[in-house]
Amino acid sequence: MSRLVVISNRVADPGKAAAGGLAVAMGDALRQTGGLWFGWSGTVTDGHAAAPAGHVHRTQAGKVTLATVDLDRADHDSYYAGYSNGVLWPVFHGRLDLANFDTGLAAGYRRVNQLLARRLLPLLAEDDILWVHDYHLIPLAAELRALGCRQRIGFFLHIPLPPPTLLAAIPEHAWLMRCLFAYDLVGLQTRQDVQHFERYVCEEAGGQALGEGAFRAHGQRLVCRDFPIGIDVEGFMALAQGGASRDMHERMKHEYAQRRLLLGIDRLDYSKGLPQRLRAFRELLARHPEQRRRATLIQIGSPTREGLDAYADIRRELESLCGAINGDYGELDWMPVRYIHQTLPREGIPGLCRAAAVGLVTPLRDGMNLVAKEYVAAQDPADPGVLVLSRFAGAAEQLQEALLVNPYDVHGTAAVVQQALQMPLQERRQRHQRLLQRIAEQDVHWWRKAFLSALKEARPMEHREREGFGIPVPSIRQEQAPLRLELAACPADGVERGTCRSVVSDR
Ligand code: GDG
Repeated sequence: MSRLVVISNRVADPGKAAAGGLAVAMGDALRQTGGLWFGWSGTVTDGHAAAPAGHVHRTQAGKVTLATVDLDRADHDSYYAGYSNGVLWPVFHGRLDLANFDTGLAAGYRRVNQLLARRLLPLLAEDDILWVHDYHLIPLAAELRALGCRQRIGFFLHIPLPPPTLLAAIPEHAWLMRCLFAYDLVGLQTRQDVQHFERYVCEEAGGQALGEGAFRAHGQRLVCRDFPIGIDVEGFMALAQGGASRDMHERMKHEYAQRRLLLGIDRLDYSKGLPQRLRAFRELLARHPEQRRRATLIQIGSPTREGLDAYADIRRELESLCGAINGDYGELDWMPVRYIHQTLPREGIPGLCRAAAVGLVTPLRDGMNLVAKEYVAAQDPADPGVLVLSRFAGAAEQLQEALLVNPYDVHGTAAVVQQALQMPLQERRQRHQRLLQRIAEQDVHWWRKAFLSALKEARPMEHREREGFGIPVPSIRQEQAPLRLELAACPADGVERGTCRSVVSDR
């Protein structure tokens, strides 16, 4: 049986709890099959480190080998904070206003993808199957093909793929999208994302949709389909039965015996719609005085990407909103909002979800949103809470029995939260039953199997076509100043590929 090789920006020990959708889902997937998990170590070297940047660290975690690479400061800053989270993340979430299109970042992004490709290649066996994850690594397959890698490679994008008009705002969009054609299979979260891909290929890349998920462009063919990511429903339910979760549930029920709990659990990211959610909650209290002293919002905002300005801004905005609501509506024995800027231990999360009458999952844009599914899985089927879900979360395509809201519409969201708080038991049960059925049918194991079997079935690039990647690194238009300098630089490996030279930093 072919070995599974997972490549993602961050690598997590599948045996340990971690926040973040990718870590949670891949931990579940790799524990099943074993294999190799490769990515950045999380360490940024400053020139005095024991191992030079680019050194591969290997550790064994059960059936999974973890292989990680350190990055130096300049590479890390342009690849991770700069391009991945300063350009791709905001644009893919529709926030052009937050994108930093500074020159030079794309070159660093590409340089790190080249470095990772060079470090990964010697670890690969001929019949490995490679599964690359997320926006940090879009060019990885093209870099691997450049080095002669012929294994099947699939790519899964965890965040939304925006429509062509938004994508086209990225100066390097043509290069990025062309890089996708070095993969055999591209997986997206939703049908809407696949429609955006199709429109891009046909309208911007001069390619064609061949039917049944196949596309041709740039002389290459690939399959692109939606694979909505799920959660480990059974595992999460088992966690809900564990001592820590039950304790949490008991504590919450006792502490808030006189109240109705509303719960939000999110990384503190501007895509999650937290200020809008807080405003909707304030609106609820303003319009429905009977909810005062009753409705209490617990908002977990786990720390994330704290070095970026946009994240410092969202934190300040949220703190100020929580303070204002508590100041305006709070009483000596009731605080409307409990905001916690910490990462909670995972074991307590199901119990917290189960204690909440309403789960608020209202991102402005989200690839999927696993919290929505976890909230459903944690509920007591006999007396379930109600999921209020943004129509702009990928999960909304599947979870139609949630109460769907437009998170930008603060009044509308407040009205729906009121509806959730008043929903009769029978309706809650019916909605929950259908939601649970859907998340159980397409859980994380279904997702992994569906993706990997599609990857095995995807017609591999023909020999001639792979040779066509004789310059497998798609050349970047010469007029793009930020990249021209890098492309002209002398590559460390001395390999010249077609019209463009490879720049690999071994620092
Ligand atoms: C990306 C995409 C897509 C959250 N706070 C804590 C904590 N979490 C856990 C949740 C959940 C996970 O982190 C968050 O997953 P999401 O899917 O909600 O969001 P992203 O991190 O943005 O994930 C997203 C996902 O990838 C998978 O493809 O769904 O759209 O943006 O599991 O429970 N866990 C712990 N403490 C916390 O405070 N332990």
